[in-house]
Amino acid sequence: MRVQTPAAAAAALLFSTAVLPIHADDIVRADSHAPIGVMGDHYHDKGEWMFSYRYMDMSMKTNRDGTTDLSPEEVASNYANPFAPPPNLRVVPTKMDMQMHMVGVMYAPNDTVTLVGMLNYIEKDMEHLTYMGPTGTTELGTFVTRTSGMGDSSVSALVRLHENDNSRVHLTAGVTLPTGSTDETGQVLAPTGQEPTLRLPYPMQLGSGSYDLITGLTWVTMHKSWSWGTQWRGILRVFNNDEDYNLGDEHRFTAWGSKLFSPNWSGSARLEYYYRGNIDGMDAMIMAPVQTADPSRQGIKRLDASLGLNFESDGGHRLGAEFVYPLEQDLDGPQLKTDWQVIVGYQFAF
Ligand SMILES: [Cu+2]
Repeated sequence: MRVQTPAAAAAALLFSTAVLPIHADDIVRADSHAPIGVMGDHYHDKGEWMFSYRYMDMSMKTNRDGTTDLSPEEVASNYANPFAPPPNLRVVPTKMDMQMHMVGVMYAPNDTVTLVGMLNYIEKDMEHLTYMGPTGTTELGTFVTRTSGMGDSSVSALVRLHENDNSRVHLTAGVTLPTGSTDETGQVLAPTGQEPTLRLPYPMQLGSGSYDLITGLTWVTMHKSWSWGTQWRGILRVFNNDEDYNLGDEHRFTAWGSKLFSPNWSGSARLEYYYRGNIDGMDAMIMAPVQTADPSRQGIKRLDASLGLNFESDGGHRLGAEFVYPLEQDLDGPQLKTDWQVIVGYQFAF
């Protein structure tokens, strides 16, 4: 009998009428993993390990309140400073970039549970415009703040609930560990012209400071040359951090469709609804006439659309890339809008 490569075996199945097995690791099928921006989308069989690395770049610019875009002058003229005086916001963020390096390990001690551990390294920078004095729109100058370091880590379990020939369902339950800093400082330009070094506002901090719960449910269905999936993933901030606040809960509801071009290549389209609540409590060290210091100006409701590409080699090495563009965003603002995100990743199971 002719010896087939895994890709040839998969191709033979692809062009036959048979349904590809949902979870056969001896068969190459690029779309058996979700688009790379979906976390914890798949589990493993007993004894399998997987290593993953993801890089994410996120760009934010232009302020918005609700669904209305605002110029920096409008932010500085029309929005109250909760820590008055001065009566209005005087420092306006104009641009933010975030890069994230995520390393993950998966291991399945049995066929029901797959354990996942994740570490992050984050780099953030934010550009600001400072207006002079307590009122008016005379520009005083600009400044940039930068932070970098470990983000929060997580450990979670993926629990297989259902699997048949062409669909699978699993539950996600885990906890985040507060390994990211919440007391990063930076030099700022105050409306008085002074340049003090202060604890930076919440969006520039690297972690939540709290142990948070991770929840989720994933459902994937495979057809001969296409597949689709849907997932809910939440972070529930049920415990306060050491600074007497907790970041808002986060929920992601996503659905994707993937088309298999060949066993090694697939393309995907995905929608994601992202919700982030406001901060509960406050850090008494974060008080400045800037929107990012206000615990009630952190909430986000956003609908993102993504296009992605997955590649799987015959040896089980995977590459994935996804470009994410926001369709709609409703912000408890003023807050910077998300402009775009790019996620690329590498995965290897053994
Ligand atoms: Cu995996």
